[in-house]
Amino acid sequence: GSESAGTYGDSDFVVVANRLPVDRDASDPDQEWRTSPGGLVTAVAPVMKAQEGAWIGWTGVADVDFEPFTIDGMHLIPVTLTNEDVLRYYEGFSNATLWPLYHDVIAPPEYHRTWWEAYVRVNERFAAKVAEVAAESATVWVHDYQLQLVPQLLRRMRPDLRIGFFNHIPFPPFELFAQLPWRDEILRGLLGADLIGFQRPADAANFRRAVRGRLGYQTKGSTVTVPDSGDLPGHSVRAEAFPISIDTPYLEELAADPAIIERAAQIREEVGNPKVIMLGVDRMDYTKGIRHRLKAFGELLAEGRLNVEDIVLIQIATPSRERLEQYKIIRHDVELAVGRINGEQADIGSIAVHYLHHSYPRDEMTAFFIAADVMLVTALRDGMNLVAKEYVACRLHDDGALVLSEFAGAAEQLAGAVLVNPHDIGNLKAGILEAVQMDPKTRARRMRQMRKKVRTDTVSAWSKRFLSELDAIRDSPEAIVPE
Ligand code: GDG
Repeated sequence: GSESAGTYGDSDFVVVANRLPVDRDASDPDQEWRTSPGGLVTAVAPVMKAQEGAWIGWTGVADVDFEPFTIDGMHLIPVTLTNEDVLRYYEGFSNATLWPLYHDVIAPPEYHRTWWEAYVRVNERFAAKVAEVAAESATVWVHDYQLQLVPQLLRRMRPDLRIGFFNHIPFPPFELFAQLPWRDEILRGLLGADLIGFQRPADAANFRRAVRGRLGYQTKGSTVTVPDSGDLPGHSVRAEAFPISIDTPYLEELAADPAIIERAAQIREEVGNPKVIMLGVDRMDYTKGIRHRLKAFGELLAEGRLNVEDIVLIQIATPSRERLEQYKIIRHDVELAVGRINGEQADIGSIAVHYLHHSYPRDEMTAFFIAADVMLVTALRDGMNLVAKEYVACRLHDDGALVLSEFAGAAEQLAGAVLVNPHDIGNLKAGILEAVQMDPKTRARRMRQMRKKVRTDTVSAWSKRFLSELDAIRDSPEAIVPE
């Protein structure tokens, strides 16, 4: 629409995500913003910096309006959430409805109409902000399950835009997705995009099956044909897998830093210089299988198959979504299990589980990865799991072993891992023992293979592939929307 061109914004590339890639220390009187951790940020920040685009998202502070600002070369545009939005849209619909539903109902999802209304309202607010800042024919990349209505809302307001959507978490099997009272609205919301990316081919297939089953649209290969509707012309949408990865060159650089290597040696000393250090790094979330991991480790110690003098488990569990009931429960269960294992198996001077419920700077995290002989990633369901890839990237000497859940997207990518079913405690114990006892030659062969994978498939390769496919779709003649 050239008549409204005067009101278009300046940004040719816009990333939209629930959160801006910054955080603020509540206890810091200067209230300085700093770059925040998390899967999405780790993945997209390098891309944003290279593109000089705008990032639209929430600051994490409720009920306060912030002006746009620039940090680390990223132009950030805050969207305001009220306290009620945080309770209903974010903690409610996003994290107590969609998150458990999309992760195989490991915890029971809750369906509340007031939460849905807030989800719609906040998605509209995000879409309106994008429509305001995006230049004519700009590329917009919408991220994750909190914003599934944005593509369609945006297409309606700004048909000139090229819209991509990436889902960071799994897309559930149709029989589970079908529980959602607003399943059709969610599908239509996503189908406003030109390209929808998922972590695994199975997630994309689940989505296309839901589209066929609920909306009756035709799909051919990865392409969905969306017919004309009252107010929108028909178009085609591609739904396919784009497995996310990590900033491998950056992690390799950290892993080669003498100060960080020295810190890794210091950590080993501080935990009593055991023969084997095992490590877990997760957000404190019921999807990550932390309880199952502890159960397996505790039984191996109790049965004398592992000896507390030879081995320690360092479990870093970063605080997450702490006001939600299911997250209070998982924290309680994990802390009970850690206390029980240490109470029964540890001794003065030889702790079995070092449990750390804080977040750490990236340098310190890297030192933990270097110190760990065995990495435990035992998620019950995980879109990808970047931690598994980060551990591999840090093993510059091709040593160390990775125990990896077959229910993490990363399992399809890291063929050298010891794959386990974390629901099967016997299998999990066998996997842990296999990793602990694996001979150095086998470790080296398997790690070399995995390192090759994360060196080729980096996060920048991932975003380049997504964005170039998005470009190609809108440029192909059959995708041009008739006037
Ligand atoms: C979602 C999906 C998907 C964690 N604690 C600290 C810290 N981290 C970093 C890790 C890693 C990231 O946060 C976590 O990413 P994951 O992939 O492991 O898991 P989710 O947070 O659940 O991420 C997931 C991801 O999105 C990307 O698409 O892979 O499946 O669930 O980078 O290292 N970083 C620092 N301190 C910490 O204490 N610095």
